[in-house]
Amino acid sequence: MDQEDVPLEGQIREKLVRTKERWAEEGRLLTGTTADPTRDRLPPGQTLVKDWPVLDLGVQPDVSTAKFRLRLEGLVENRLALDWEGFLALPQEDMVCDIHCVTQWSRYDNRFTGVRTATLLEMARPRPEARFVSMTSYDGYTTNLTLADFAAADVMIAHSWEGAPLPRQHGGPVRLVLPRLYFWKSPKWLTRIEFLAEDRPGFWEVRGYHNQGDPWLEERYA
Ligand SMILES: Nc1nc2c(c(=O)[nH]1)N[C@H]1C(S)=C(S)[C@@H](COP(=O)(O)O)O[C@H]1N2
Ligand SMILES: [Mo]
Repeated sequence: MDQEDVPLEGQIREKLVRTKERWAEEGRLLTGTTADPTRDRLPPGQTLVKDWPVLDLGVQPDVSTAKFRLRLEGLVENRLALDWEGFLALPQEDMVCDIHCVTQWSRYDNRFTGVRTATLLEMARPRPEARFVSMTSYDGYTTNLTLADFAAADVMIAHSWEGAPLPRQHGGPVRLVLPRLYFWKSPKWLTRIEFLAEDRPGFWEVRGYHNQGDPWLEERYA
């Protein structure tokens, strides 16, 4: 995967900078809004949407199921390279969750179908020194998580949404779905999960986004 996979990076960053400037003018970044996850459904500073916006680097790779591979490597006892049939042969689960994007939209009740990360971890068996994961997608995008966040029970690698194959613009054939963090932590067109002893910040994390990205703490930017 080379740099040509992310040709619109400059354009995206300008847009991001403009957005951040506007929020700063409005004082939004300084309001310290709070929400209580036990009482409120919408995290602070978010707006509910009914449609499903598409956000990415502007490159939507066309990954056939024939070409698809999902690799788990790095600090694991058992490296995996699953093809499409192998992935679908694993135990499948449904999950309904809310999603929260750092650009301030949230969408309720998304039904995803796929394989829980816990299932993959049982197979790959991370070594004791593995504490982080770095994920890489077919468009060259990367993002990082702690192993604990990646391993949580409500995290899955989804291939379907509302009972139909995940549309290409939303990350098909497969994407991560991690509802408790901002959605930039849920890579579309996922192909590689590397287990690491040290953290390795991803595409947005090295461009000023927060390393953790908890919407309830409004961890938008570093
Ligand atoms: N491979 C890849 N995954 C990605 C992105 C991307 O550019 N490339 N963008 C992230 C961001 S910033 C967001 S908000 C969500 C958007 O997912 P959606 O387009 O399905 O709403 O995908 C995340 N996953
Ligand atoms: Mo995003």
